[in-house]
Amino acid sequence: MNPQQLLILFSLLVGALGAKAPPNVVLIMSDDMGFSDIGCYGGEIETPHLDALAANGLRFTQFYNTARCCPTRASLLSGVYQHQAGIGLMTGDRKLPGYRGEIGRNVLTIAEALRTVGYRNYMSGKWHVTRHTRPQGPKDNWPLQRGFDRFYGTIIGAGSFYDPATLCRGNTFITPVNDKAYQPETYYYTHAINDNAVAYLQEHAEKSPDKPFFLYVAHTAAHWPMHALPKDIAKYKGRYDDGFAPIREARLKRLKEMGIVGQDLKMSPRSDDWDKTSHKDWECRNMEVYAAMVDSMDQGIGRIIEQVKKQGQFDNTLFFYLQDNGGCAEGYGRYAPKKPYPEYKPMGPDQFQTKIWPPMQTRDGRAVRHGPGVMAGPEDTFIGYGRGWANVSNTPFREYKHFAHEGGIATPLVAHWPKGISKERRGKLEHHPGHLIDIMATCVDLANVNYPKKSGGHDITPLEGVSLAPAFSGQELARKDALYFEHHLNCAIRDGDWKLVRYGQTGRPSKLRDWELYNIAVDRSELKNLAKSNPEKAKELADKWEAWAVRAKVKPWPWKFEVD
Ligand SMILES: [Ca+2]
Repeated sequence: MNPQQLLILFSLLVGALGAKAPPNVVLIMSDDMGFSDIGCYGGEIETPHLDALAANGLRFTQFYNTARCCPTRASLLSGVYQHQAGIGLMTGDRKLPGYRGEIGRNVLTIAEALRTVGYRNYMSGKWHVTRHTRPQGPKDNWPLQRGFDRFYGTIIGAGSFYDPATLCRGNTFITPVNDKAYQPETYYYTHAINDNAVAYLQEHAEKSPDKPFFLYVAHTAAHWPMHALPKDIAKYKGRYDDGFAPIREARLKRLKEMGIVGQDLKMSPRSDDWDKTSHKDWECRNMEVYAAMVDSMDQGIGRIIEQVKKQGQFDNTLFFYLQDNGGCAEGYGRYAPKKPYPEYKPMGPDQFQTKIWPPMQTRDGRAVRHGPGVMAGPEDTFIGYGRGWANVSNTPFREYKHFAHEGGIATPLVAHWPKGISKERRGKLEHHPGHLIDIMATCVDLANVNYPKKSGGHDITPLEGVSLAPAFSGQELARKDALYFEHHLNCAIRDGDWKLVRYGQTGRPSKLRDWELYNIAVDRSELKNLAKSNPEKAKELADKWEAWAVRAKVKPWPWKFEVD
């Protein structure tokens, strides 16, 4: 063999080894957004960077979350159902194994799993899987103690985008003013999350270029309050003047054109009548700001993509984008104050913002205003975009954040990975149902993690999900079991084309309603309840759900409830 042939052989060997190198993973999740908000899922909101990932990647059309912030994060990070990870509800301790309000030591986080095979792990954004949120309290379930090498972000969920409560760098509480590592001209949390993610990528390239990385970017856009910067809001001025219905119709039309939903799918009922809506200018502004929040998140995702490209890692980086629950119909910030706003003083540079909703103040000492007529966007405003627009966000599905109907639990999932997604699959759709539990299983599969049965003296709960990797080359997923849901007594099971679902969170005390049965293949908007016409299927699925509920620590419930 001559020297030239040797060189070619060497290059081929290096290439072959490179092909087997585990991918970097960038996992991006947004907060309180509906199924059809982003462009590549039918939305009119401009998200060119996510659309570009979709155009060269794979879009999952039936991917599911848990309908709420904390449980979604617990399930996503651990690869098991949220109750199994200890966060069946939120971050309060209900003294039951499924409801400790704390991500347990019986699970690993994705970061802890990937660390076992040499990954460096970075996180920027919202954590929200611990009940210990004070500067001096226990931090054993904070990101740095759960597998991440770097952390910038907030320990709790929600709050001002200009002055987030529980803002931390590593284990240390900071304020936007006293954080020496990050001093932009205007502090805005969405930008801060993206900018710090970019900084972590740069640090990785400088200090650990030989290692793969996992970057978890947990956005709080577009959770209330509707906060966005003027130039981004201006882009959407007038876009929503015709109200809810035309936007819903346009979104459903595009979803059908894209093939994301079936051609015969019917629209879910409208929640609100625009003609009867008071304060139309105010409602338009709320949606303009919401759109601006999503737009600004996408701009930053573009900066992350650019940085990964600059580092020569784009081909072997698996990007995931998904949302933690459906559009939010909660009424936060939508009512006028009952009492005059309190008087405030300016805050010192080291003084922490402790509030996530009013009454609260800006750092310069102004009261934060809310209620109809307060035009959303600036730091002294606190507005939720409300049920009418949440109904638009969740087009064409029923219900909202909190609920187990499709509007609560359906999320886009965009996957992009040039080295791993076959050419034939790029720009295509994957219709097989998937769930948050599959993200950990995919990471474990692709990084060749030998998932432990024990860790740190604790028995580790086996993973519930399946790897999504087969879908990257058009193969069937290996799922054997159904997908299950429970949040605040809103319950569901998805088994093949069938879905059984019921309301729980209605009235006080909470009441469990009758199960509803839908054939999702033809009726994903859940309009024709087949429970009475097919009681055998309803019973079969209900029995299966009950068995899961006991196995997965959903039961016993920490509430008193009645059955209708
Ligand atoms: Ca959320």
